[in-house]
Amino acid sequence: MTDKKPLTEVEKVKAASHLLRGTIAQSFEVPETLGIPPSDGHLMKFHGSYLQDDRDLRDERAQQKLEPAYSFMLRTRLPGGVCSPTQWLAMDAISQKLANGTLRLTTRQAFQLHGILRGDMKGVIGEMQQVMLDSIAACGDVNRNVMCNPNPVDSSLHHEASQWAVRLSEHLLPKSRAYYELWLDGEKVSGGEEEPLYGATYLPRKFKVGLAIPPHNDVDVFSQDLGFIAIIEAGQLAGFNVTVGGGMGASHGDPATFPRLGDVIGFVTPEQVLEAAAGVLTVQRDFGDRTNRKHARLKYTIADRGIAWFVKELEARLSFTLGPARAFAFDHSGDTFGWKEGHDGRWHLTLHVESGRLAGQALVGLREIARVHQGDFRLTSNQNLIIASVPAGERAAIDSLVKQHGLDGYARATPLKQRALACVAMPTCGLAMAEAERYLPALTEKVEELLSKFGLEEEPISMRITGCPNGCARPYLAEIALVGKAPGRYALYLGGDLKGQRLNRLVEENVDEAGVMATLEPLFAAYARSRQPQEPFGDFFVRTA
Ligand code: SRM
Ligand code: SF4
Repeated sequence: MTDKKPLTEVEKVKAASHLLRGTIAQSFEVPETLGIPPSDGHLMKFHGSYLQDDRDLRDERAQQKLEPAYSFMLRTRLPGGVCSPTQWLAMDAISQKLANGTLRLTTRQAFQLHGILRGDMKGVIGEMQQVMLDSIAACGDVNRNVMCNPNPVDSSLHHEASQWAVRLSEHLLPKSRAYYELWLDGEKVSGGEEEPLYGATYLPRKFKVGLAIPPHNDVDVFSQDLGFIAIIEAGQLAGFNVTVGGGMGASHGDPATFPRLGDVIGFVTPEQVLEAAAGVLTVQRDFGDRTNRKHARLKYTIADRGIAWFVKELEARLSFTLGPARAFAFDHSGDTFGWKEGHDGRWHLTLHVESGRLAGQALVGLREIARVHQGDFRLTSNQNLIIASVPAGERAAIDSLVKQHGLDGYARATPLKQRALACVAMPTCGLAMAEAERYLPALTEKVEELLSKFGLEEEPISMRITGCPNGCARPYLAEIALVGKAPGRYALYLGGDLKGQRLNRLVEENVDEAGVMATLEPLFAAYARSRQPQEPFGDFFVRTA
């Protein structure tokens, strides 16, 4: 039984950390290194940051007997991906001054900064605080950034749903004052501090919440530990269906780890959302496996104990019973690009950002836009960006800046390119086994070439690539997915759908680019020849393979 096994090292670090302080303050002062010890590295995640090293330089520096080229990644908390122009300008300025000069829009609608030197961490967090941004719980064994469809076009209900994302984020936030004490010169707390929701050892593992507003499943709600599917009835937000137990992460060749789609377990009214979320979180807090981090997510608790057990345990903690799940239908999980007029007469422009990475001229252009923009910015779960709430009279000015700085690539990108996602991988991610973000442009070009050979270049095929099986670009939901195995080699998965409701399956365990193309070519040929009207590629694959 799992409870006889010893707790993981991370559990011990959390327990001894005095609510996430550890020895971070001292470690940041050690002059002989730019790094920090592993125990403080675990705790830094709860403050939104990872110690990384430049993997392109790793071997060279080892040969020269130098320590790795350490720097930190920092992730913001940004519920629903909404930020103001002032916040945009601040993140941009911080990235120019104190990080590597790029901004990364993540698959969970947050910003990531890379290349922060240890001595600059306080400066970064301090400058973020001045514009009301923080990185609390952006990583670590806690609830992460809460996702929500950021599209303000369709109805005022989108705003209402996105407010629930903000409330959930606040409700599930750790209460420790360590972040303020360490980074913002907050007063030291002498005692009596508590984590009423989490307890002193927080969760066994990360925990993710996302809200979807049908028919859009951009947040890939079934990949979330806890999902809420908005139910709109008679033009009102009646409440949400609740999903539990989704997750992507796996390890190559280890059948005990697997991606899993969440189960729909019932319906809650808006007033019941926060209580339901805390209930799900505490079941996982109390029953998640703290002896094996590869088996510690909610999906394994549910897979091991069964969904009926889970619902019973959850309802025992709630002041209400879940209602029966209500009807819903998703039609896609991607973004739609270009200008759209919103229900309120304002205009919204969705730009394509390849792999979510903004650098150089693109950042200059967005800086210019942020200086004149009167609405807000919205980061999408597909690593794209919406310039939202533009008054009709301001559209032309924004448009001219977009064109002037080459931000209008969305208009020329093929549907394949528009939909493609890539995780960060090399050179910053310590877990990457192969390239992802840096390889995506070449990969899409190759696949586009192949598609055009069969007249398929306008097909909205979803392709995702990650540098390892952890699944940061949610690859197991794509129609075509490459999952890194070794430099230049990938596992190939096929057969997801366009709605985020079906997992794909492993087709090739270990192939290079030529192997990927050799597998895809006959499939594309057959798809062009014998697909049914409107049949997406993933559906065709599943029907015929
Ligand atoms: Fe992730 C670990 C990047 C979304 C599953 N993820 C990492 C780390 C921190 C590597 C590490 O642990 O050393 C990566 C940092 C790379 C770098 O250099 O920046 C990393 N994950 C990312 C981002 C930036 C990918 C992106 O291209 O956007 C995403 C940040 C989201 C955010 O703003 O919070 C990101 N990660 C995801 C997602 C997608 C999602 O949440 O919707 C997943 C799959 C869903 C899930 O959690 O099941 C995901 N990341 C993982 C895992 C596997 C977890 C598991 O259950 O096995 C790891 C590894 C781990 O936790 O041990 C991981
Ligand atoms: Fe790193 Fe793997 Fe996540 Fe890509 S999928 S960012 S390689 S952990």
